[in-house]
This record gives sequence, structure tokens and C-alpha cells, in this order.
Amino acid sequence: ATDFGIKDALNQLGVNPINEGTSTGSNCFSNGELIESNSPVDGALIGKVKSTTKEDYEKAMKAATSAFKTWRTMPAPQRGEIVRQFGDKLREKKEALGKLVSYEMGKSYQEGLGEVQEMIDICDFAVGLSRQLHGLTMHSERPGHRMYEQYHPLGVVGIISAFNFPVAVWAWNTALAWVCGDVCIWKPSEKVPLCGIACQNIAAEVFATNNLPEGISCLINGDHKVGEFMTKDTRVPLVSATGSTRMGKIVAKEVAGRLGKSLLELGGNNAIIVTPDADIKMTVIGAVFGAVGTCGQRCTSTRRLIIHESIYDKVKEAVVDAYNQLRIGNPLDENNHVGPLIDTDAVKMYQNALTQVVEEGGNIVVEGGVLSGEGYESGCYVKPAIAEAQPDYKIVQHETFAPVLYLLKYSGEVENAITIQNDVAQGLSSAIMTNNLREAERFLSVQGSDCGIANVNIGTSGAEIGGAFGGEKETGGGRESGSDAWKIYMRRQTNTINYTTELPLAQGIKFDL
Ligand code: UN1
Repeated sequence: ATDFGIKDALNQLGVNPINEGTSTGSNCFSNGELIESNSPVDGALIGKVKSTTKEDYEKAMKAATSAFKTWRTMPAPQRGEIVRQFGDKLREKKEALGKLVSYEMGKSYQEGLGEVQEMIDICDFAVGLSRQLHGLTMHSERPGHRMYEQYHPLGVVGIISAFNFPVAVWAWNTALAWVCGDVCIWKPSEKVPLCGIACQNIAAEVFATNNLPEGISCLINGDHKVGEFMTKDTRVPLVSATGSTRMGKIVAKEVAGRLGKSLLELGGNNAIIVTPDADIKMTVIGAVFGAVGTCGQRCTSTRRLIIHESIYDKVKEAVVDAYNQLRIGNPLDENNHVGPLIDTDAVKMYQNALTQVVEEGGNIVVEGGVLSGEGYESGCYVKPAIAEAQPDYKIVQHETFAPVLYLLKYSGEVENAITIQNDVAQGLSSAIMTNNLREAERFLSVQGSDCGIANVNIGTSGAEIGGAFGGEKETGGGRESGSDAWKIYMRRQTNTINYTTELPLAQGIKFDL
């Protein structure tokens, strides 16, 4: 079998293919138990990475806090210049990193490249931002006084990222945090540790070339126990965590318990409303990419189609037709649309969802199933499935991280579809397909979608980095990436300066001595 240039990619990224536990990557603090990284693509062992012990973590913290002292004093635009160089390195390594993402995580090579492109884009964004970390000036109520606010670096930012976006979510956080003057400690998902090492190598090279301390970017490895080192640590003022709602609730509690800040980007249960005025062709592309892209493992994946009864059969037929064209297989082979799930546990969750939807009364319209035989040896390849269901089924209310799409029917006005859409615990992404201005505006109004992302004539996934990314309710409320998401990475200070020889008190209070 061809290796699709994987060996070459690993070489370019300085990731030792079968690492029998020697030190891995630059400034990677790990000497603990070995974590194996197996590819869901072919089931092969790609490498082993040592996990981070408490002792290693203390070393990482020491490197980070000491690096912060240097980094925070560097003018922000100069930090931007470093991030620019990091973005350039990513451009050089785009193909190699995209390939590793695809091979270690299982998303298609196109999507792997897309993920690296998101990293490059956020670097560009951060470079510009490095000259725009501005606060406001206010008019003081006292004569001869000036009042303004400024933003200072926060310190050590902890980043916990999920397996599904092994590199981009880290970059959204770290590129902003870096220009803001913070240093970062990153714990990637233990399911994709080699992606972490590859990124860390690239960052370390840029810092070394510029004679900057490596501790600006630290990598720690392991499961939730390693994440806990950061959530419990008062030296980490901000923990940014992406993953399941279950994980987010634990992180939120820990961090809030010590009055730290957390930035949470958790589960979604994203729907597309399809109204009688929808463009069916666009709907099909948006819905199918949204539901089967990344094998249904994006937090923005389309899980529910809420279709008006008058066009229900037509839309169903078109979507089913598109599913019949899907080619499932090695994601590095660009002929395939759908790659594997991350591991066999994910396959079980997918199977359970399909069993449950039938038990609850659902009707399968595109059969699922686990694929076996040549090319499917890893046991992680499944068929994207579609079920007709009711909005209140427990399984429909639940986020299953797999390619299972539920068709729901609505009647009457668009309000009814919006009610169904909002009636779930999660609030990440949402979309409406319509050429009717009234419907679109209602969907975007205060009575409309309650999600952090609401799109018109676009699917639920594939958000651009320029906007703030995140959602409401059980999605956690955090915002990452574009717009003014940078503010959470800085501490805010209000400054009032008196340039007179008097000391008038605010609120007109008299206090004569
Ligand atoms: C995620 O799944 O955690 O909007 C992030 C999207 C991507 C990011 C998804 N830009 O689908």
C-alpha cells in the first residue's frame, strides 16, 4: 500500500516515526508513561509519546513563567513579527502538517490542509491585531484629569484542545495569546499527540531563530489528569478548553473554584432550517458537507435538518441521493469524501446512536454500518447514516460525534422551526436556507436562533477565523479566534491621571484636612 508521503511528512516535521519514548519535540515536558498514537486510517502505530508527570509540569511552568518576563516587555508589534514568521513557517510546512493531521486524526487531506490554512489565517489576523490591542479613553468628571484603559498581558495561558481539530484550535488560541504578550502551555488531545509535537517543533524553531526563550510555547502530553495540573493551578489565569460539554463542566468548576478565567468551546447540536423558499441545490451541499465532513466530528457538524413539510420529501430525496454518491475510505486518497472516525470507541458511540434512534421510534433512511475488508482494517470506517426522527428524542437532543443526521419536519411558519432548533441544550452553530428575506431576518432576530453562530444560506460548519467563534448554553459561552476575542487573553486596567495641584474626589465628595 502506498503511504501517501507520510514518512516524508513526518521527516519534514521533525517527528520521529516510531519514537520508542525518547524525548519528543522541543520544549516538550514529558518523561512519564508512553502514549501510543495509532492512525485511524490504517490502524498502524505512528509513534509513542511520553506523557507529562507532575514534575515535568513544574518544569514547564518554570520555563513558561520565566519566558513571560521577557516576552511581556517586547512591544506587541514585535511579537506580531514573531507570529508572522510562525505563519510563514506554517506556509512552508502546510502540506506536511496537513498530511499528518489527516493521517493521525483521519479527516480528509483537503480538510487537513484547510486546518493548516486556518492556522495561517489566524497568524495573519494576529499580526494586524498586534498593532490594535487598544482600549478606550474616557472623559474624566474631574478637571485636569485624564482617564483611559489599557490591556496588559495576562501571563501563562493553558490550552486544552480536542482531537478533531488537532492543530487549528491551538493556533487560534496561541497566536492571539502570543501577540497579547502571554505564554502558552498546551495539552493537545492524547489521541493526536504527534500533531502537537509537530506544531511545537515549528514554534520552537521560530523562537530559537529569534533568540527568544522556548518557554513562550510549552507542550505537555496526557489525558485529563494532565489537564488538571493546569485547571487547578493558580499560576494559570486563563484556561481555554475545547471539547465535550462533560469535560467543560469539570474545567469550568475547577477554574471558577479558584476564580480563574476559562474560555470554553464545547459541544454543539447544530441544525439547518430548510424553508419552502430554500435553494435545494445549495441546501444539499451545505447539509451533506456539514454532516459528513470530518466524519461528523466537528463541533459545528450538522446534526439536524429541520425541513418544512411542503418540501420535505424533495429535500429528503436529494440528500439521500447525495449520500449514495459518497465514497468512504482512506482520507489521504483525494477520491474519497469521508474518512474514518477517530477510534473504535467512537464507532461504538455511533452504533449506539443508530440503535437508540430506532428504539425511540425513528426511521432509518440511509443505513449506517461499520465497514470491513480491504482498506478498512482499522475498524474505524463507518457509513454516514440518516434517520427520520422527532425533535424531542433523547438521542436527537444529544451530541453524537459521528456522521448521523436527523431529519425533522416542521409545519406552518418559520417560528416553529426556530423553536425546534433552539430546543436543545447546546447553542453553537445554526443555519437557515431561504431566499425569503422575512424568514432570514426573523431567524437572525432576538426571537431567532439562540446560537453563537447563525448563518443564512451557508451550512453550520466551516466558520471563518475573522469572526468570534463559540456558542451559548452548554457550548460554554467562550469566544475564540476573530473579532475582539483577544480581550480574554489580556488583563484590563483603568487608569486615571491627575495633572493638577489639587486632589478633587470623584462623586463630588468633600474631604478636607
Ligand atoms: C471545532 O470543531 O472544534 O467552523 C472547530 C468550523 C471550523 C472549526 C471547527 N472552522 O467548522
